[in-house]
Amino acid sequence: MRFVISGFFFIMMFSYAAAYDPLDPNGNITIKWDIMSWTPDGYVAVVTMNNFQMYRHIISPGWSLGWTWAKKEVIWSMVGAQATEQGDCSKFKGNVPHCCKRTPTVVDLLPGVPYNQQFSNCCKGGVVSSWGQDPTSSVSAFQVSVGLAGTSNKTVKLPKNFTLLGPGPGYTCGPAKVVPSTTFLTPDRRRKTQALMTWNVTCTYSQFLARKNPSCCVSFSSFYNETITPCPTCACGCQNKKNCVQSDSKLLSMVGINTPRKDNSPLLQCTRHMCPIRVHWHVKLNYKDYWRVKIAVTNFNYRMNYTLWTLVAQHPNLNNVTQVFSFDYKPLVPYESINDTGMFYGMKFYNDLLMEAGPFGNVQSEVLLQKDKNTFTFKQGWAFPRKVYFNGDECMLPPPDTYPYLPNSAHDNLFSFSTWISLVLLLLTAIW
Ligand SMILES: *[C@@H]1O[C@H](CO)[C@@H](O)[C@H](O)[C@H]1NC(C)=O
Ligand SMILES: *[C@@H]1O[C@H](CO)[C@@H](O)[C@H](O)[C@H]1NC(C)=O
Ligand SMILES: *[C@@H]1O[C@H](CO)[C@@H](O)[C@H](O)[C@H]1NC(C)=O
Ligand SMILES: *[C@@H]1O[C@H](CO)[C@@H](O)[C@H](O)[C@H]1NC(C)=O
Ligand SMILES: *[C@@H]1O[C@H](CO)[C@@H](O)[C@H](O)[C@H]1NC(C)=O
Ligand SMILES: *[C@@H]1O[C@H](CO)[C@@H](O)[C@H](O)[C@H]1NC(C)=O
Ligand SMILES: *[C@@H]1O[C@H](CO)[C@@H](O)[C@H](O)[C@H]1NC(C)=O
Ligand SMILES: CC(=O)N[C@H]1CO[C@H](CO)[C@@H](O)[C@@H]1O
Repeated sequence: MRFVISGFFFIMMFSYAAAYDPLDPNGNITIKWDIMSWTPDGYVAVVTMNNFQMYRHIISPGWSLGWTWAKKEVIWSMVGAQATEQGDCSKFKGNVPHCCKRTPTVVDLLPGVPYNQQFSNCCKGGVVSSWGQDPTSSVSAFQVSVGLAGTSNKTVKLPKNFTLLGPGPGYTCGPAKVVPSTTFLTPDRRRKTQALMTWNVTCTYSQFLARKNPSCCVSFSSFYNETITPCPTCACGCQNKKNCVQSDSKLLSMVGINTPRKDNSPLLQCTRHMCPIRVHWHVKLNYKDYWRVKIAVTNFNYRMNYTLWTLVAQHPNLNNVTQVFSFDYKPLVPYESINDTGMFYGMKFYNDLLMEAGPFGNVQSEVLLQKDKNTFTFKQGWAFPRKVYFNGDECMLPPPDTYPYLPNSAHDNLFSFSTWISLVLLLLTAIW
């Protein structure tokens, strides 16, 4: 049993440490610079950020992109975004640049800016959808006019040290690489034009870099055992414990209690797990050929509304999802041949907003799965998910020996988990 549990934690540690996400092995954010024209002292570029991650979106307050200029470049002007600081432009007389910093930080504009400051795919307050949830909103773009720069593809120097925050840490960006120039279709679709030069930067996410502790946890229950397996105690770290609020506190009726803070610091409801998000998986019903699971997501943060939330689960029976009742669902097939992972997300205008903690701070759905006769069982904790992610961050599961199990199957329970863990280990070794 000790082996089982330490093996389990070993895997947890492993998945936290690696920038690589086994459920989204090709996920990345790619930032593409297309030089559209050369100017007397530099160039005009369109910068496009594509979020190719299946289920990790960038939530409010949005992305900020930084880099280091290779020489003494300045930003004359921007459309659809802005540098957060102008820096020291005292050398310039008359026409003053938008930003003279050697390491500019650029953010998206807010919705509703005047038309002449907009650019296609801009002005969403830096919020970018995930590729899996909504490919058309998974793009952000702006135009930048750069001065004191090279004026041809031989003299231009690529910016260095790209950083992407979105909205916290977690992303690491590689170096800019010159790639084949992007081609564009003219609006009448009868002519192709081409960027004068294109470079790409690829950024990947690591939950380990983003935060020390998980930001969500999972609890379990079932119709066949009255035990409710709670989230692990202090699953998300208990540092916030001294500032938490009881759900019946008078404080909660104060005006402004829900106002988000600049630094995004949470105001959590006091719980044993101290997570802002709990996912509950209830094995609800057993039919002859089907079984039914209820999934509920609860928000414990009084200062956060989650728009466009995503929930990812890994379970071997997700290859036979028959119906999902009040969430949208999309199977994710990270590896050809293994179809055990899927993404749940809110239905537009119905439950795509997970409200702040309180009476409305939850969303729920039921899933009907068709049993695969060869593998299906209620024994050994099989009916519970192997991994759960909320908004792209992996949630902490309860220790395996606490799962609700069928009466009189104690030994099977442990056996199955060690089998499962060795399988996962095998799989991991195979991948690396
Ligand atoms: C980034 O993601 C896209 C889409 O999944 C993939 O085609 C591309 O190879 C990835 N780039 C890198 C450098 O991993
Ligand atoms: C560069 O990035 C764009 C997306 O922004 C992508 O479509 C293209 O495939 C990338 N090119 C290379 C060579 O990775
Ligand atoms: C630079 O531009 C010239 C002509 O426009 C082109 O032939 C050449 O391949 C380009 N070089 C690079 C590195 O893009
Ligand atoms: C880029 O970052 C690295 C490591 O953070 C640093 O050593 C290097 O000096 C930086 N380069 C520039 C041009 O700022
Ligand atoms: C969440 O959204 C509701 C309705 O739009 C709003 O009244 C509330 O202030 C928001 N809460 C937070 C924490 O932003
Ligand atoms: C994966 O499973 C879903 C049902 O959950 C099914 O609709 C889909 O076709 C399957 N995809 C593959 C590639 O097997
Ligand atoms: C229900 O599951 C719990 C936790 O795994 C276990 O301790 C208990 O014995 C089970 N109940 C029955 C009736 O088997
Ligand atoms: C009962 C049933 O439909 N089982 C199917 C579950 O999914 C696998 C793989 O997608 C199929 O091979 C089974 O036939």
